[in-house]
Amino acid sequence: MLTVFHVRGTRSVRPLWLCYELELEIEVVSIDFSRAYRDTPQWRAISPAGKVPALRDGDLTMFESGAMLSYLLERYGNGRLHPKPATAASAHFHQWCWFAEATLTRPVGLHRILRAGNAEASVLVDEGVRKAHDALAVVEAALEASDYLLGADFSAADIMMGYSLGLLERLLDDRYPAIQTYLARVRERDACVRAMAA
Ligand SMILES: N[C@@H](CCC(=O)N[C@@H](CS)C(=O)NCC(=O)O)C(=O)O
Repeated sequence: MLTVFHVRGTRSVRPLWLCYELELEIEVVSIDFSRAYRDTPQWRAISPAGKVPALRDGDLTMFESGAMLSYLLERYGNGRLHPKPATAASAHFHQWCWFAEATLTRPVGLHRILRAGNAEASVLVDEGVRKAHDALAVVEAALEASDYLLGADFSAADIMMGYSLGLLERLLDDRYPAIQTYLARVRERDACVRAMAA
């Protein structure tokens, strides 16, 4: 059974919407969106960064709404709502999915804080640093048991993560020994050295 952990109006609308489009049988679990609840060990066990949404499918639990859509399409899409892989249409499909989350919604959080009246720069900086540490703790936990994000083998996910961690390097203090080792490991790769030098 598929479970979507949902809060009305949040990004959990994305997996929910897709499940409805694909007419999948799902359970919708509404969660309390308060910071207090999202900080509980119970919710962090489901969503390590404390965010919404989360998706469960049998033994699998995952976060990131866009990744959920990719997974649901691969697993249950049967070719629906997704262009054929390795085509120009598929390239544009990925482009727009990434743009929607990684670029278009990035300023939304800041805009919400500004709208709430907390316009001082320090509030934005504090909130940004808090969120960065929340996310870094998730990466640290993921890397404690393995050399790379998916286990023993390097994958393209490590290219995405390795670059982003480099941008956050000045936040990498002694709370993050696994990340520091990981960053050094991925940076030793010849392709990484070449890309950074290019
Ligand atoms: N990129 C993530 C973003 C998740 C996210 O930021 N969700 C919001 C709700 S739409 C949230 O949980 N915000 C609370 C917070 O960041 O503390 C995704 O697409 O799932």
